[in-house]
Amino acid sequence: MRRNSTRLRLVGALAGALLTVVATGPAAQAHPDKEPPTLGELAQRHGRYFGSATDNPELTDTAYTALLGSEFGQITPGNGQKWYATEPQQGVFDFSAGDEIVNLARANHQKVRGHTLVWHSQLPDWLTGKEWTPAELRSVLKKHIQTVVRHYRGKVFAWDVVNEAFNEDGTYRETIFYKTLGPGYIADALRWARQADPHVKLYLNDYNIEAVGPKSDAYYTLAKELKAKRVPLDGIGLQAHLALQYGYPTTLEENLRRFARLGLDTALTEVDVRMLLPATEEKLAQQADWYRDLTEACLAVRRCVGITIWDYTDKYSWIPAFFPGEGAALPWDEQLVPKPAYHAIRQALR
Ligand code: 9MR
Repeated sequence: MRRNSTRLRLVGALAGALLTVVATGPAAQAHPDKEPPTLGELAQRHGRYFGSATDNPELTDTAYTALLGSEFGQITPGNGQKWYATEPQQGVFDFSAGDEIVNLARANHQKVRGHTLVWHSQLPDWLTGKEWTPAELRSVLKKHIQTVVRHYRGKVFAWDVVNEAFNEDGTYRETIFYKTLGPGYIADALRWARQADPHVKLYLNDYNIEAVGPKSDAYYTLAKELKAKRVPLDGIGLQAHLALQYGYPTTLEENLRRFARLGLDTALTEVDVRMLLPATEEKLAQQADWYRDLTEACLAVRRCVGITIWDYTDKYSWIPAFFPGEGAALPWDEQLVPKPAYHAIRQALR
């Protein structure tokens, strides 16, 4: 992580400096440039990462990128590696959006999670606008996966190979891939990704699988089957798009543990905690508790390897556009000022 004097961790830093001066007197000023550790550094002390998603249009905002580059140990491209972006025409690959983010992260010594290879959403029109035979679609899918994985070999440490494969009740989502190829497309996708990069961690990723329940059970059962068949699967990504009005997933830690017992890593991959607006002090305090609790749950389970928030500031959150009347979901507000949630995460990581 780049040490950047322009970064905006003002509230925490100022409070910390003030406390130090009050507690120890002027002698503490002997090291005026000693900054408090970042979330990324705190997580690293536990052998975990703490990261943020980001998206290409935001990278012109220099106050934003200063914090993005300094506070976090890991980055996920929010859109830049999706199929519509990477293969806009059949067989024509474009890595410019993904590369921009991966290169920035590498310059800042940040790890990158690849997101995502196989998903029913944000597909290019050439793919969705046609009836494919199973043989055709298999070859299209294999080529897509292997070309993208090869391009990022050695540059991303993990891939969300298949994203959001199940419905809420644990049945398979009827995607173009499922309907044309059957459930075996998941094992195939994992095997093709492994051929293209023998070292990258291969994940299945989904939302609403934080608690034990029908949807996370479906992943548990599938993961067990895949493991038994020696299909390469390294981890399960729990997106953790939480909402105050739906309650905290109290079985999160138990859920992380059962995947660990299968020999799998887990990660909280897209965390945000939205609320019905307006945000009140009370709601922000509850949100902070949730961020603290989910951070502690990950730290409690050795195989939970890290946490990624789905961007870090409310300025660039996806929530208001998708859930009108909801928002304030991230640990920094729209002015890039840390919220109670930020301090709660620090506490959990200390
Ligand atoms: O953050 C992404 C947003 O910019 C896109 O408009 C949206 C389109 O569906 O996808 C968002 O990211 C999604 C992620 O790729 C998969 N899990 C759900 C995320 C929020 O929709």
